[in-house]
Amino acid sequence: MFTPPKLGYDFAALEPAIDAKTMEIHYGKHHAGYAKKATAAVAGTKWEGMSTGEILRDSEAMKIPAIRNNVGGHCNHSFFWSAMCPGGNADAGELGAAITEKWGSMDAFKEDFAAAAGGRFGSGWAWLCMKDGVLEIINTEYQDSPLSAGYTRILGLDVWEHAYYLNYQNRRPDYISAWWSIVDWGKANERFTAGGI
Ligand code: MN3
Repeated sequence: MFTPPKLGYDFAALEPAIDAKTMEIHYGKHHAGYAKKATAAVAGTKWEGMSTGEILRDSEAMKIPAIRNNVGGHCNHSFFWSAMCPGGNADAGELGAAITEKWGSMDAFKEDFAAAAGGRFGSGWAWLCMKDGVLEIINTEYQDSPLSAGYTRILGLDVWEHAYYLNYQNRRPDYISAWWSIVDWGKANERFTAGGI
């Protein structure tokens, strides 16, 4: 049975970057919907009882749209909530050093990440991922997970319209730039030093 993890903060705690109403609907309706449909999609199959990671890494499961979309949606959103914290946390530690080494500066990294997030046509996600120990920015469409493509995850941003439309309407770039103020880089660094999750 998949259920959204308990949020570590109130719906209003990420304002002004993400408003309380968006959080309430996004977490309480969208994510809850993915979790419920994911539970139904695997019920009675060989994937029932497996973790989201096990399912998303199984290419056979990924051929079934109801599993791919809803297990992906549940997994992506569970990750997203814990990538953020009220007021943000700028202490990127070893990850910050690795980013500076690869991109030249944190600002240059943010530009590339924003380009990946803004460049995803329609609905999807932008990610900072790892494969074979190498950091990489990617984007995925719909609720596809980087796990299905052999990556581990460090950071992820939901760029579906439901994530920002109430407050930003069509201004996805403004949502992306505001999002940096609530990123938990300490958590991202923990993931990085663990090889990604
Ligand atoms: Mn979403």
